[in-house]
Amino acid sequence: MSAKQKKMGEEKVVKTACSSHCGGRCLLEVHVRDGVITRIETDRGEEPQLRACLRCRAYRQRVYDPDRLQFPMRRTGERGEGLFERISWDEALDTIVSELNRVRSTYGPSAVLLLGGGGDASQLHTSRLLGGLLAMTGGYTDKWGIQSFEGGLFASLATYGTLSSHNAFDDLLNSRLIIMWGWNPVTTIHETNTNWYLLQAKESGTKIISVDPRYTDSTAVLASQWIPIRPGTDTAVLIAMAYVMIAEDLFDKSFLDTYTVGFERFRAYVAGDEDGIPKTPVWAETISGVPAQDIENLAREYATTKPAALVAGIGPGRSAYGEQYHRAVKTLAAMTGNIGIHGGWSGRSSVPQWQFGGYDFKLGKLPDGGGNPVERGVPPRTDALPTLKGSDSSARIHAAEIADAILKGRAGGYPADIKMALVMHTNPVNQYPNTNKMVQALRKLEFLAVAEQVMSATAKFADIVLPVSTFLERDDIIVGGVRPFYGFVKKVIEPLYESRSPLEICQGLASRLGISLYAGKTDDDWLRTMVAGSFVPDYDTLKEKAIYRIKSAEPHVAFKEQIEDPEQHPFPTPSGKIEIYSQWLDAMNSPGIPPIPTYIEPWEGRRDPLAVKYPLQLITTHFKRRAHTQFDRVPWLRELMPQAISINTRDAEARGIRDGDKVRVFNERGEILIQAKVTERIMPGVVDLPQGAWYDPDEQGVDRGGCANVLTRDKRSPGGAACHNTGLVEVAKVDEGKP
Ligand SMILES: Nc1nc2c(c(=O)[nH]1)N[C@H]1C(S)=C(S)[C@@H](COP(=O)(O)OP(=O)(O)OC[C@H]3O[C@@H](n4cnc5c(=O)[nH]c(N)nc54)[C@H](O)[C@@H]3O)O[C@H]1N2
Ligand SMILES: Nc1nc2c(c(=O)[nH]1)N[C@H]1C(S)=C(S)[C@@H](COP(=O)(O)OP(=O)(O)OC[C@H]3O[C@@H](n4cnc5c(=O)[nH]c(N)nc54)[C@H](O)[C@@H]3O)O[C@H]1N2
Ligand SMILES: [Mo]
Repeated sequence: MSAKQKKMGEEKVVKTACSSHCGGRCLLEVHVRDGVITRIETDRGEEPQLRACLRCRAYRQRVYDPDRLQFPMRRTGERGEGLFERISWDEALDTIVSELNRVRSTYGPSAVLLLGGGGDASQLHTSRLLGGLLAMTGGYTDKWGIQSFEGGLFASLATYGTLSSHNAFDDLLNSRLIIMWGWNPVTTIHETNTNWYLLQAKESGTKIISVDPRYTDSTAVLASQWIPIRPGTDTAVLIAMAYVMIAEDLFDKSFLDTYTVGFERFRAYVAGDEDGIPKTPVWAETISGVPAQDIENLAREYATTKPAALVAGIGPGRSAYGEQYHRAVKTLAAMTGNIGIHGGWSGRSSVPQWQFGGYDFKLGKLPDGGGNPVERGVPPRTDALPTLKGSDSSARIHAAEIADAILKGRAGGYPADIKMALVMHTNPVNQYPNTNKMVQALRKLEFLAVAEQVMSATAKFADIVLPVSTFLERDDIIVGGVRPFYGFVKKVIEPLYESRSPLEICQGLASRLGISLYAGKTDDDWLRTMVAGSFVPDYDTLKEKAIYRIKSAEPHVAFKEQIEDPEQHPFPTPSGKIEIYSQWLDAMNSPGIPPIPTYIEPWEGRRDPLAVKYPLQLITTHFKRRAHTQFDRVPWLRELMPQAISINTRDAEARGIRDGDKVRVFNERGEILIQAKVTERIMPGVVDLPQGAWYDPDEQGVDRGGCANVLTRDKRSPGGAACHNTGLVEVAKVDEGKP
């Protein structure tokens, strides 16, 4: 043994849960020597193991990223230029509090905007802490509209009256047919082990079909059939499937009679009784590009194979009228009697990593300030469902409209004139639609503070930047989504440099704002309170083992009770039944949110007149080697694949583009320069630019990073869905002769 090795401390292996902003909830085994992480492995314990994917196994390079923010900083250059100087924590926090006080006393509390997000999807160290603190000290303007799945959430609340509409993924082992509709779990994970269950299902002979504009990795690995579909046209195909089931008498009448309301109205719409347009497979073919014969076959297969799971991805619903897609999926699930049974699927509301949407977790509550004074006494939005508790206030601004709201304020019809913003756990310049507009908006603010781990596109615009720890440097807990478990996120190493946790940052602000609630309390104190209100019997055992599994005899099935015993278990809707025709939506009287699932022609679809100028539909999918903008800089992961725009061979040839060529992608909102990936794995007329690449504008304002939101439109769907997958662009080969 060499002298050097002798001096080294012993290697410890720490079990912890991860809280990444990705599709999974996994367990990690982190090797630490002398306070330094040397290696990250994953679960080797009890089955089913919760094994991590490539991203968390590479997390070490995020912790020790040479570009991590080390100290609080103050901006010295122009907003966006990225020039900063080091300051102390005291100075940084003092500045934030004095700006907060100044803005509140000059303009009122609604001038303060909080942009929080899912930087790490855990339970303690979240931007909710800062929300609570701002509520306790006068109030702030909040946002609504979850970028991921507001469309699914809306449809679930309207149809079932609840968000808990999600079966556990191991229940797919009970399905005889699985339709992956805009669902690519091989890449997006959508719960740890989902792929493992899908592979087992495939091996046991379950047929798997994929409906997606792209031939995804999931399609390649799992499916026996790929049905390409034009983006934003799913509702038309689903409704035409209903047409086939009705015409061929292949639907479950007794299920509809017992558990649903409004089928007759839907049937009348499908038949074209009012608009004179029968929603036939030929009608849907013209819209979607899916051959009528394929629509007929798919409808017959889904209606006659039982149980069957039509698993709706949330990507197709991140679009104009995305709520209608989710409503149509649920209607077909009801027509085929696949709700509340093993092997069926009732349509989802959310990404499962969150507390809602799947298993009904309990947790002790953190102080939230008893509500936000800015929202007190303010009426709910007229287009909010009564069950959308919390985010229904008309004092809130939709996430997609934040930039516009900052620029136009009350004069533009928004509820507030925003003067300052606090940003935590999110990267809005990169991830909210219409990056160039967001850039303008942030330039207009009087003050912007951003808490970050890295110099993100948004942090570059901040007046004050605060360095934040990673989840390996603090204690926290997670819940398992549809998997019934709680996980403990353990502090594995001391926070690097001067970074602090979100709780510590809130404590620092709280003491300056005269709030003693947070004083002297540790992560442990808060986590104990949360765990005391949960199903976990013992905090210390959870902390030691990193996991507590709630034992269940069988996989969780949403609405099992409602289906088995409808008398005793009504759905929490006005009728007590599954609402194919929704009373709530009828009462809203909004043409963009009709009471029955309806195909509405989207803006910037293939048939929009704008398509003459910008003929390609852009989708912006979730990328294997990133979780949004996170992990993008990890060298091990960068080797995997470059950021590129996927374009079909035919579209590429028509533009003289060859694989690997540099191309311009542009529309009225912006322009990017990026490499082309010419492939048959995307259908003609559609291009895919994976979301989350870092915005990197050159002097002309052309983005060389490949940030998808430079091209997306900042318009929300009527029911609140974000529309990152609705938009038209043109792609052109870059003339190498020109700069
Ligand atoms: N075009 C397009 N845009 C999209 C999407 C799309 O499909 N297409 N998807 C949308 C979806 S589904 C989502 S969920 C959003 C995600 O949007 P964001 O949540 O804004 O994306 P992230 O990259 O996860 O940003 C989180 C930021 O928080 C930082 N961070 C990590 N941990 C912490 C912490 O503990 N504290 C603080 N203060 N910061 C932390 C990370 O460094 C990162 O910069 O993007 C949306 N945007
Ligand atoms: N690796 C990785 N995993 C992730 C994330 C990540 O950033 N990276 N993010 C996590 C988060 S926060 C979320 S919200 C989820 C997102 O999960 P999803 O929203 O399900 O993921 P996407 O890749 O946006 O879309 C899924 C599929 O829908 C297809 N699609 C797009 N538009 C349409 C359409 O109009 N119709 C049809 N039929 N298909 C369409 C895409 O080609 C894609 O294959 O993923 C989670 N998992
Ligand atoms: Mo998301």
